[in-house]
Amino acid sequence: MKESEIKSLVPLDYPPLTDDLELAKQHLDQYGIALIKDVISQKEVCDIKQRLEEQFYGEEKHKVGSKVRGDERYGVDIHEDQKVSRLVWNLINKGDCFLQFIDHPKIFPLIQHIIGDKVILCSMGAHMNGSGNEKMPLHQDQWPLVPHPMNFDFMANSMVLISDNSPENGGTRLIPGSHKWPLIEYATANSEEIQNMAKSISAPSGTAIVWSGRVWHGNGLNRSGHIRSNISTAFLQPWVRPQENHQYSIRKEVLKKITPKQRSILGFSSFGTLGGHDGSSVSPADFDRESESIGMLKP
Ligand SMILES: O=C(O)CCC(=O)C(=O)O
Repeated sequence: MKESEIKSLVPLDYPPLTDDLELAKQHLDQYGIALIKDVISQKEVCDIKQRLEEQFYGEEKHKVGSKVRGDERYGVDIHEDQKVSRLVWNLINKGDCFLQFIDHPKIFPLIQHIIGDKVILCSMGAHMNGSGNEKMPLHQDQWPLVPHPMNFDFMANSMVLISDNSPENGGTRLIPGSHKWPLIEYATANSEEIQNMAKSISAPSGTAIVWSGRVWHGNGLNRSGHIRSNISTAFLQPWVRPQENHQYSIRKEVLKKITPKQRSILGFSSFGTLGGHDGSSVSPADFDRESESIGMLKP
């Protein structure tokens, strides 16, 4: 991309916080981003923060899960001691407090506004960025999921802020308006000019950031001395393969707790002729492979 073309890519400011669903939909159209006020109460923020911290140190103790510094995708060598952040994956299995985010009434209609009514969950995880982290490359969430770029939204993401986010603690950096940019290369998006357009958000805990899968964004630098935690719940149009294979990763005791609607969003559902069984597009939420899958038969 020529320098003059990069100059034509102008970022917008962040939209204001709102709790008005219709206004939030307008923000999504205009900015590719909406900031929703108080999607959870401060009591819920406190309880979730405690659960996440236990999980962070539990995964640390048991040497499981994913530890990062942030800049792994640049291919740099990183010593274990420098991996100050954790991605706590698949929160569905890690506490009842997270199940609400599968179909949260203040978030889910906005996801449907971006990608359509029929939606499946891509993954749910906590981005717990430690102080001393580094920047990841700017990216579009839907960019690497298909063999070639597509200029329509088939993915939408939400982040519920469990910490107040600010430039000091590495608030998520997004480029409002970038969902309408022409397709650009990864290297171009990570040029200095475009990196400078991605500013850390300032917003209080309890806020949800909802964004189109085409918005360029990344993490911010946390130098606050404390962990910054945001819960990302990402969704897809149902023809795309999700990041987490919920059909085999969800624990049995958790499956018993979720509603039929949530099961369907987790991928226990069919879409047209896709995702059924035995050639049938009907995939009951309670499908039992032992009794319903047709095996070898004889007359
Ligand atoms: O942690 C953040 O603020 C952003 C994380 C992110 O964009 C990602 O992991 O894809």
